[in-house]
Formats: sequence, C-alpha cells, structure tokens
Amino acid sequence: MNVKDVNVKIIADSRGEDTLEAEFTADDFSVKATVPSGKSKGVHEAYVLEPKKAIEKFGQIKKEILSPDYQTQEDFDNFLISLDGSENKKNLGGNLILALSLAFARAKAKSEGKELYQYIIDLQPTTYNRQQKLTKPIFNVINGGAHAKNKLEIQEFQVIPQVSDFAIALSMGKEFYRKLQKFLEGKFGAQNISLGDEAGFSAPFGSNEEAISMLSEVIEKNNYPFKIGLDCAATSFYKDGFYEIGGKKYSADELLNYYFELIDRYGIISIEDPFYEEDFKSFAALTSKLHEVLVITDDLTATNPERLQKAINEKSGNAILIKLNQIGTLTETLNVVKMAYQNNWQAVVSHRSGETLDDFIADLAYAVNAWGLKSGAPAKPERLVKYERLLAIYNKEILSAAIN
Ligand code: 2PG
Ligand code: MG
Repeated sequence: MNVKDVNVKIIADSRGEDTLEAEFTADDFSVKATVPSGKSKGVHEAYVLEPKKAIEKFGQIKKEILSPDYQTQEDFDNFLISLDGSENKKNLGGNLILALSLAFARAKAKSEGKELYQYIIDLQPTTYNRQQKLTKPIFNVINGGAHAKNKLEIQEFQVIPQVSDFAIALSMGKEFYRKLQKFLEGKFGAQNISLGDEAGFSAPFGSNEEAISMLSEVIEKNNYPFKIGLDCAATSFYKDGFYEIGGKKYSADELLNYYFELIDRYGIISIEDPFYEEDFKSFAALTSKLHEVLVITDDLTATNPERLQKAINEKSGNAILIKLNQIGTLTETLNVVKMAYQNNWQAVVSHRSGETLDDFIADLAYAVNAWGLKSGAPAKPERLVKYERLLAIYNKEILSAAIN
C-alpha cells in the first residue's frame, strides 16, 4: 500500500460533542474512520485527549506517519504505541491513536481487495475456538443511569433475540421497539417519554424492577423470542463502600441478592458491570452463583490485557465487553479477544454512548465471532448503521456460501 496522505479533523458525535475523524489517502482511494466516546467511562480506559489538542499532536507526528511503509497492522499500531510512549496513551491520546489505527485498517483492507471483516479475520491466529454461530444484537431499549434523566440506577435494559437469523432478529427488534413505545406512552403519557443517549426510552419509572417487568410484559404479551439483559454500570451508583438504589444503601452482598432475585424472576441472561470497577471479588461471587448467565465485565476490564488477566485469575466473569477505544488500537483489541477466548470467556463487541456513523464495530463483531453486538436501540442512525452493516455481512456471506 502506498500511503499518500493522512489527515485528522474534528467532527460532531451523536451528543453534539467533538470527536476525531482520520482519513488515509493511499494508492487511488481514500478511507475514513472515526472514534466514539463514552459517558460512563472506566478509570482504566486509554486517555482521551481533547480533540483540538489531538489535532495539534497530529500535526507534530504527521511526517513520521507518512515516512515509512508499514507492512502490517501490528507494525503500524506498534509504531503509534511507541510514538506515544506512555502507559495509557496520554501523550497522543487514545482517541487520536485509535482513529489512525482504524483508518489504517480500512486502507489496508481496501488495498488488499478485502472486506474489512475479512481483513480482520486474516489478522487473527486461528488457534482459538470460534464457539458462537450468530452474533446476537443486544438492543438497549430502556436507558437509565448516566444515559438518561430518570430515576433508574441501572444504565441499560436490553432485549436479546434468541433466534438464529440476524435479519429476523433485527426486524423483530425494530417492531418490539415500536410496541414498547406505545406501551410506555399508555402507561406514562406520551409527553413523559423521551430518549436516552443510546436511543432507548426514558420514562418516570419508579424503580429498576418496574422497567424490567414492563419489558417482560411486552415480550410476553406479544410472544417475542427475547431474553432480557442488563448493564448495571454499577460504578455510577457506588459510593463509599455502598451501592445506592431507590434511596437505600446496599452492601455488595445485599446487591448480589438483589440481582440474584431479578435474574431468577425475569429469566435475565446477561448482566454487565454488576459491581463497581475495582470489585473483582463480588463479580466472582455472582459469577460462581449463576449458570448459563453471562456476567460481562466492562469498566472492570476496560479491554485491557492486564485487567482481563486479573479477572480471569479471580473468575470475575465469563464474558468481556470489547470497546476499541478503551484500549486504543485494533491490534491490542484483537489480543484481548484472543486472551478471552483462550480462557473460555465470551466476547461482546460494543459501541459507546457518544457515537458516530462509523460501522467498524460490526465488522469487528463478525470477525471475532462475538457472542453479541451492543449498539443501543434499533432506532437512531448512529445505532442502526452497526446493526445494518452486520446484517449486510451475514447476507453477503450467506450468498457466497450458496454460490460456492
Ligand atoms: C457501556 C457504554 C456503552 P458508555 O457502559 O457499556 O453502552 O456506555 O459509552 O457511556 O461508557
Ligand atoms: Mg457498560
């Protein structure tokens, strides 16, 4: 690949905040990649440099990026990591590094005449077991926590279709979303319904359990083959050794029982960040009590190999949430996925609450054969493009399998 030019500029994300877009011009084409941003961010994530400062930094390193001819994704990512030289990418910013890493991946895929997902598949060693068949869409249809202005402490109330066809899963998700809207309008009045950051509904729910039971009611009434999932994002309601829910303080043990009852009562199949981001022990206690329920680590592991290793050693979960911008390069992200799979953990690929129209994570989810893709509600364009891209990949693959 003959790289002719590289540029980075500022664009607005779904919250209207500044974020970065990198553009690579190579051979006879140009490609772009953008980075999202989190609101319920973990302290162990790669550093996010203020976008204007990141543009300045880019000006200082542009020449160096253009000079050598990088042969591989790993070479390029390692070059960026060494140029930064810090532990959490605070010099260049994880956001600048990631924009460049992903734009490079797109350029390289194109120069090799490959779909992005095929390029990512080819980057991975084939040593791990690809356990899952279909990557499930995880629709976050009710928003709480830091993503909505309501009383819900739990951040995400999700529905997860249990079907083996992605097209069916997606169309059911869209239909369910509209039914849920009608149901909530009937309960609370249309004027009291709004959307949270991830396009899930916000309403004056009295409690987390009320939101779950309403989801459950709409699922049952209409016979959807859906299960419920939660992202508690518990760091946001943890303070001084206690978790505050509905004005009451819960110890970690009491919170564990609270979850245990909800999981049991509503057949919940996945629970993310049930405890705050340092509590490896309570994560482990919950994991050991549950069978066939995914305990997903997000802020706890922050797509970071050392954090994941600790979580694996302490049995603090059985699935890791994968967010490219928590670690900052494609290569490091794939290494974390590999580590998870080698230890029989699942991987769920995720967007951020502040998103762009970039659909890179759909290719990533397919390429690592993730258990699920978490991209919010099936509603706003920045959420939908990821689900639609994954559907397009499945359709393409099904077609090519039929031809061959
Ligand atoms: C999460 C994410 C994405 P944020 O906690 O899993 O849903 O939220 O991007 O705000 O960290
Ligand atoms: Mg989370």
